[in-house]
Amino acid sequence: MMRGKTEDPILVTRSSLPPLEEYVEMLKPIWESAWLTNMGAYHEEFKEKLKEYMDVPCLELFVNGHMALELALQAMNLEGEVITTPFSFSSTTHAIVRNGLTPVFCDINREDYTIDVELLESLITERTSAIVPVHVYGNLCDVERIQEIGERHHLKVIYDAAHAFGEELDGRGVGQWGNASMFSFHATKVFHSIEGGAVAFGDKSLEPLFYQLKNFGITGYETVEYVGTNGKMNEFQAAMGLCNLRHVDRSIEKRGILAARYRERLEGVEGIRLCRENPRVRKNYAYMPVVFDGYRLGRDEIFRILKEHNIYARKYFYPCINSYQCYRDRFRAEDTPVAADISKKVLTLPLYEDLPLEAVDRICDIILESGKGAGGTE
Ligand code: T4K
Repeated sequence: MMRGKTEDPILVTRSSLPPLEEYVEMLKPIWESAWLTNMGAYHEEFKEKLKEYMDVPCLELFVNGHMALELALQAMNLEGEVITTPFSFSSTTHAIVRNGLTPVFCDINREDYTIDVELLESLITERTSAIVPVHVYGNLCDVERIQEIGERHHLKVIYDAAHAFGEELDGRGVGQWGNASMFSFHATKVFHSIEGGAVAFGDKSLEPLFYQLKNFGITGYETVEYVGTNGKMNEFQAAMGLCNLRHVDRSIEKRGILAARYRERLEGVEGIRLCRENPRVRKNYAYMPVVFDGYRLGRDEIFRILKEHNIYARKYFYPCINSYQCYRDRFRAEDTPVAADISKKVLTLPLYEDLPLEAVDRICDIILESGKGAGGTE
């Protein structure tokens, strides 16, 4: 028998928040100084603390992750074509297009849904200037192969690492890979500053450029050298980030417990596929994607049944970016068949710090029991 409707809705995520008093305490110096934005004291402190936590040599903060990615691409001075994947949030491709560049879509692999490095090289032309791979769901791309291909073809590599905050490969901060990596600190992320984002990079000489690009391209009191924008993180965001940073390890630990329970319940079930785990990675358990492939019920049916139980999973990432209305005339979803296929079968299940373990069990019960009902094999 299926269990009854849950009391409160369970959404795909729920923002982690520090104790209110902690944040209120952080607001006092803002009131005293009346310095609200434009690279204030918290902004600078947050930047330094993040460099250390994320284990990266250089980092710049931004008002949100999308702006960080747009400006990272601008800073790299690219032209022509940029190879990326269509299995991502809209932001990835929009950032390329809004820089006047042409996206070229590479398919993803079936194990962790990151860029298929076996196909990557075949898409490189004389017009290619960069690769923008996505650490989708916090699954790290094959950064070593990508680095090797990038170097051989003299291409810049800018990671969309929106989902990869705090992750490490062999004990090294993931932001150490590529020419730059963008991290999102949106409210829905493992770690957040309400809205916010950062670019990590290795080339120290780029520090002034990133700073200037997010501040209208102003380079001195009377000089404006670049067509920049307003991408500055304000003090309220930085204060939230500083508070959350104190609690993020515990938060990741709790997520890990929940993710392990999902895995325990769903792994090995016929027709249900979970992402391949990489033992070299310190994970952040950003998302819980599950692919229904040959299960008794399709993804959309599971989505609907969960919704009937007041549980709101999400179809991240459906549709694929190359089938969006705004790109439909320029690209064909059939050119990336794996991405097209996975996007129709994937469901991102609720996963957040305060989700009770019993809720994970209830979600798994609903999925497994409705599967039995559909096949009549109870
Ligand atoms: N690249 C990638 C690969 C990304 O996934 C993203 C963002 C970016 C780039 C750009 O980074 P940012 O510029 O956003 O920093 C959400 C997020 O808004 C977005 O940040 C995220 N990816 C994307 C995957 O998910 P929506 O439209 O699905 O969000 P929404 O409003 O439906 O919220 C989802 C759930 O989160 C709600 O059901 C409840 C919960 N929630 C939401 C908000 C706004 C909270 O608990 N608290 C909140 O304040 O896009």
